[in-house]
Amino acid sequence: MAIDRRVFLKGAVATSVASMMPINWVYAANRPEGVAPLDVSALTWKSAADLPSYFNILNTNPVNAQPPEHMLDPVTTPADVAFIRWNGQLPDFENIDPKKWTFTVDGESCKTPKTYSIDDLKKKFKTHTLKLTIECGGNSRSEFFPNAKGNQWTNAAVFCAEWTGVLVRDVLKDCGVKDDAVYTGHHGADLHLSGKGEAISRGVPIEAALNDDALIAWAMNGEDIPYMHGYPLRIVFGGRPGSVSHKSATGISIRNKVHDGKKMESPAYRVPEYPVAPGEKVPNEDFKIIEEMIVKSLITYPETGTELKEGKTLTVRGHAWAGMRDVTEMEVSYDYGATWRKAKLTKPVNKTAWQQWEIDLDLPMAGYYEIWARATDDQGVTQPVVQPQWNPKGYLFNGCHRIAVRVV
Ligand SMILES: Nc1nc2c(c(=O)[nH]1)N[C@H]1C(S)=C(S)[C@@H](COP(=O)(O)O)O[C@H]1N2
Ligand SMILES: [Mo]
Repeated sequence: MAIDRRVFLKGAVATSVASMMPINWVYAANRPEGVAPLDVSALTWKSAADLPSYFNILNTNPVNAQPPEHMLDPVTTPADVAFIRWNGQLPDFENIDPKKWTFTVDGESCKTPKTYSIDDLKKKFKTHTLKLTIECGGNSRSEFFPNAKGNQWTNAAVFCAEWTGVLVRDVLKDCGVKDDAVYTGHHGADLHLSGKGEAISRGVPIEAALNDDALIAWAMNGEDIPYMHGYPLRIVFGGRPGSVSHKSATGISIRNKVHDGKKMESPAYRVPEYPVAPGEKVPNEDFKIIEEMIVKSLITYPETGTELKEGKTLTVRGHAWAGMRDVTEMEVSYDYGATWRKAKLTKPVNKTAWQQWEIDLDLPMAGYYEIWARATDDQGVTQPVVQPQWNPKGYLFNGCHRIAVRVV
């Protein structure tokens, strides 16, 4: 009985793990019990059960998961580390045929609606590769006091990958944008949890879509886009709430009014138009759309809780970004903000790519420290050290990131 059960479990694990391998795992059935493959590609993960154990799974249906903050250390976020956020059901990934996938541009303010295959996009338009920072509007929600409902992201619902595709602008212009265009509406293949209608359909002001920094992409970090990140085609806008970067995208409507798709309605992805007290109720009509993310930074090295030998220099580093702006200064404190030291900071490789900063610290004596980091953008706006404006849905938290370090 016990043996039967073990054999059964082994078989079940072998099927589920083997099915997430891009190729046949030849001796999968022979491996010792509980051994996971060392090299599982993120390309074909298709449920929360497929995610490696380092992910913190906030929700399995819809799938919402984030890595530990220190795993975001690489300059370009690997696909197997980037956070995963879906609002509804998942597309039927395994039955997607990229040869048959289509992308349609339509809407009231589109002169000539057109439908493209992925090959059409590749042939017809110039290919661009850009590094774009995608951050969920609710990143760091867990830090708000009082707590706001929703996925309790820590600070890891952000990543910067390299995307390859064509400019949204080139495709919209090919179809013709009427003078009365106001907004875009983004569409995809995933359904609402109820099975009825789209899970989400958001958009951006038309000027944002006609810039040279948004893509309709078929590759992430030089490979096919992993299922979880929007296979086989994704709309990617850096610097704006992640919700406008539509995964498994099937089209864009050029709208003659602010798009009225799913999750455009108040208070989704909106903040109050005026300052409110923490915990205050706000009527739905008093919210405005979050169009751009704001200045923020992350300490990705060392990992919080690190111990350091007395007398050793501590190198601290991480990333900084500021929505559609650049970060112009990065400062670090180890005395609770009493004094700040300037870190070295790189320039963004392209608009909305996150920037890298680094500083060497000589902590004065043995004991416990907190390292705080704060960025300032090109308009002189700095991250707050306590909490930013509280809002009912817990968006746009950009209080400075902190880690703990012990000198022994
Ligand atoms: N098709 C589709 N695209 C989507 C979503 C979704 O639910 N369905 N979620 C959006 C939200 S809210 C975020 S924050 C990002 C997350 O992107 P990621 O999963 O690649 O990190 O995808 C966006 N694109
Ligand atoms: Mo999001």
